[in-house]
Amino acid sequence: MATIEQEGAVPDFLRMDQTITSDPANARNTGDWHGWPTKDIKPITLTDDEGRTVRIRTPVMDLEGLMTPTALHYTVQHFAVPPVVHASDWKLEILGEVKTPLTLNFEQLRRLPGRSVRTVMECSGSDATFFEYLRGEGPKPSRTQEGMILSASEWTGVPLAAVLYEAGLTAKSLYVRAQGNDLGVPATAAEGTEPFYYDKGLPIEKALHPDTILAWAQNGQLLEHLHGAPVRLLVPGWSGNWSVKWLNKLEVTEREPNCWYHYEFYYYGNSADDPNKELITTIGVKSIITHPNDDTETLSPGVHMIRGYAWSGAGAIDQVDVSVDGGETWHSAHIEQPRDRFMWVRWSYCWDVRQKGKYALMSRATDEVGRKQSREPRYNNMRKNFSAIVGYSVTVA
Ligand SMILES: Nc1nc2c(c(=O)[nH]1)N[C@H]1C(S)=C(S)[C@@H](COP(=O)(O)O)O[C@H]1N2
Ligand SMILES: [Mo]
Repeated sequence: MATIEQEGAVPDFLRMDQTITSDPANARNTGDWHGWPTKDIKPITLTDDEGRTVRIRTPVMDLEGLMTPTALHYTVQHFAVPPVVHASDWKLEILGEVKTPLTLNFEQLRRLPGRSVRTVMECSGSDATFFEYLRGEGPKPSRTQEGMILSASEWTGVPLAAVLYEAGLTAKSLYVRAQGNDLGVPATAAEGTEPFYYDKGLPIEKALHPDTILAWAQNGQLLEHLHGAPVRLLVPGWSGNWSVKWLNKLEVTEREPNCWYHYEFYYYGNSADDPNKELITTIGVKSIITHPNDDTETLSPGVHMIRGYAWSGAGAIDQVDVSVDGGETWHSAHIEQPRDRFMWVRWSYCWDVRQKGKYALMSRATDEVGRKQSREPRYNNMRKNFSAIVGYSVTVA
């Protein structure tokens, strides 16, 4: 039987992680949106010669909530978009270091126990131009104008583990090479490189993680072609490039497969021939401010909400701090529910500002494994996985 909260007690779910000073008269109007479809949010797109959309950048700064509508979810592929394969013609080969090599069709795959995962997906190239900006070598990038290679969806499929157990693992099953149906030669590959299918070799621990799935649906609908239909791999917590689209083959190997995109593209290192190259896997701990969202805002003295998203590939977000003085002092922001393991969280900070002047706003995320977003990016030759703090300056006048 439901019980009524003790009189006067505020239930936990209504509690803010911060004190709200009330001055609603000064609260900033959130725009001229009144529910009538006048504010049509469009993705930033690029089309091919035949007018088909081949590239989407997400207008993260204009969105609300946790799910990116599928039509606004970013897309990245290195080679030309492969021809459409219908679900009824699709086959997945599972071979290599397994007890019984298998071929599954779409219907057979869907007989395995299903699973849905809500996760943020971030491309390793996201925010890359901030590396130059923070070194004073380039202009400040605009996440508002350029959109972002960052989105979040609910994906539905079956755990990769279910398919691997079906084929049977052995002591030599240490990597799973996932191959897509898109064939090409990378623009930066050595002269004479033969065309190959996009592939990535996932270590067995990550392959067997229950949330690593073979997905055929996104946000409640069958996958769209640009997102890897009929079936893609989805590797939550790891950089987007692991989530191989247009999946057609799983090859189980004992040694780490020699995939071109491992040590020629998605790696940490100081140069192309750095002997200590490191594969990029887990995404950083990161927060962004979505409101205000550029350096040109002028606010009146009073109460303003600073808002944004925070996420980490290594664990749930535990803490978000906000600074209004360029990182000198930090204040705890309110983290909104839910806080799913692989999802981003929304956060907000109620800023009561009376003094006119210029303010440098920043946000800083901390995850449950203790990683803290840093001011200094991890510079690397390929400019991958930017996750450092970037803020906005606003004028109060
Ligand atoms: N087959 C294939 N899968 C791929 C890629 C690709 O080029 N080919 N690009 C990867 C990269 S770099 C990213 S960031 C994600 C993007 O997935 P999305 O287009 O559904 O957002 O797909 C990954 N999977
Ligand atoms: Mo990517």
